[in-house]
Amino acid sequence: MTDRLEPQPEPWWKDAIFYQIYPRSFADSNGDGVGDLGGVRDKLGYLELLGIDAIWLSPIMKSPMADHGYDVSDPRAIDPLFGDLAVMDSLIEEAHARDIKVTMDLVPNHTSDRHPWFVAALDSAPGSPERARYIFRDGKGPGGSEPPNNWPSIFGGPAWTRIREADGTPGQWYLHIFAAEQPDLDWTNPEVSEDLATTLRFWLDRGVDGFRIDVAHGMAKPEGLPNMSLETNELMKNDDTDPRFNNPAVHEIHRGIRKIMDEYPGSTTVGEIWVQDNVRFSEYIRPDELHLGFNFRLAEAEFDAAAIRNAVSNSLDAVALVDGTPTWTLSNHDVVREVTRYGGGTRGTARARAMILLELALPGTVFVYNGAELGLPNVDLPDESLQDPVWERSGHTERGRDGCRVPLPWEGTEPPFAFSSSPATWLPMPTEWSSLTVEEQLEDVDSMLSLYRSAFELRALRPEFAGTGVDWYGSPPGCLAFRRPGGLICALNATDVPIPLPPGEVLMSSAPLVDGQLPADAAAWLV
Ligand code: TEU
Repeated sequence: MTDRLEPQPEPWWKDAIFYQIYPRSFADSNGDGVGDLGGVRDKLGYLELLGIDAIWLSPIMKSPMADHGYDVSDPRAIDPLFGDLAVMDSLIEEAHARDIKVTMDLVPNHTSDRHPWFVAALDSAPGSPERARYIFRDGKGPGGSEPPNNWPSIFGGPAWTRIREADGTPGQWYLHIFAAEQPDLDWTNPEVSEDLATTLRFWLDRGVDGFRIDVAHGMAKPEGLPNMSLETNELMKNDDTDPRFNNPAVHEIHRGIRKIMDEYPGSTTVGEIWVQDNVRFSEYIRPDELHLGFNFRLAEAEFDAAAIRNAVSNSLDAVALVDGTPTWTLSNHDVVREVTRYGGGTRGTARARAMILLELALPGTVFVYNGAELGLPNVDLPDESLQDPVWERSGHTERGRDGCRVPLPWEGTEPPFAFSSSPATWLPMPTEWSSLTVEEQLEDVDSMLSLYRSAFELRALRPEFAGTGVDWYGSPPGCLAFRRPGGLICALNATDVPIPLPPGEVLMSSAPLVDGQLPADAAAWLV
């Protein structure tokens, strides 16, 4: 026996690489043209080869799919489109056998309008306990014909829908910050948090390692539901004065979630938090709240040295306020893919290669969206293929997010590239993707996939990646360079001409050096 305090190992998630799987688009095992959990299980070998630490599954619970799973009608069941509990259990077991953690999306802000609770609320009277799980209000104006306040839905149109009462007369209104099929829950009602606790335990007991929490800055609504300023209401944009989000009572909700997570050592949560102010952001990852919070500044930054440096410094500063872990992400299922954002074509690809090296050089947790490792661009889909509710709700003025959700090309020369045995994939796949398949890229040492694999491996193995924080180096205008405490140096060239590298041995670079110099739109690691 010794009473010496042994140093505790750091939790796994503090420097993990999470791989986000959009299940509809990853791999289809039953030939219906939509990806599923069987497909994910079949591809675990690929994920092991890629070298990721954890997967995050976008929602797989029972859903009428008005927002592709972000409208949940039973949070403790798998949607038949994706499989069943048996396949989920085997996926968890097989992933764990390969040392891959499994995390899943959780949608606590709202349910589907087909959730039994909402169906019961419609069948019950105003003021009933059934209605009290959601945010029903009487309308304003003559006969209650106007919505209770002026809030718009994030997806376009009003955030309120009027229902018909059981006797057929026009009745109360309910709040939905997103689509009308996604009614917001009333988080002041204890039944709501009790039900979430049951859901958390349900999945944690099955071996799930954690959750990505959807709209983690939502949930709590301000007293009296005051009107808002209507200047900013854009998907993926946020304004800290928006009363629909980031209300102080949300923190008590996160504390409740954390208490349950703490019953399951090693489990983790990452919240989707669109909050600009660093102090307000950091509040979400205090020691008794979320383990991690998404910081989207890097995904929002242009390919510009000053903008990138700003995004990095800002994200580090935000978490430093509470001694938290930084997180980095270049894309997800809601944003335009990075190759396209950085200009498309060879240039967009070169810049995306540079940015993944920059991201992986930073201390903290990294989130990679499926297909980024193949360098997939956004796809310009024809109108008739569009499925995102944003397209309809915006009156066909916003095309929505389908362009970044096109299924992954695995092998072969023609769509569906072995994603599915059916050519009728849920979104059409471009013929040009024949050069971007996993099969093609595995063979090619210069491919995006090979770059990702080598970079993941070096990040996991080399001691130079140790330590938190970064020291910025002086660098030519349009460039940036920083050093990790362990000794890794990362340099990025966002100018149009080659630049000299800082002294050191080049560990890897996103493009071949030109006469010993770092070319335009490239990054390098040195030790
Ligand atoms: O996204 C939330 C969302 O749309 C935010 O970008 C929103 O603009 C922000 O909260 C404003 O501050 C999540 C999912 O990622 C998305 O796919 C879903 O459609 C949405 O929730 C609804 O569940």
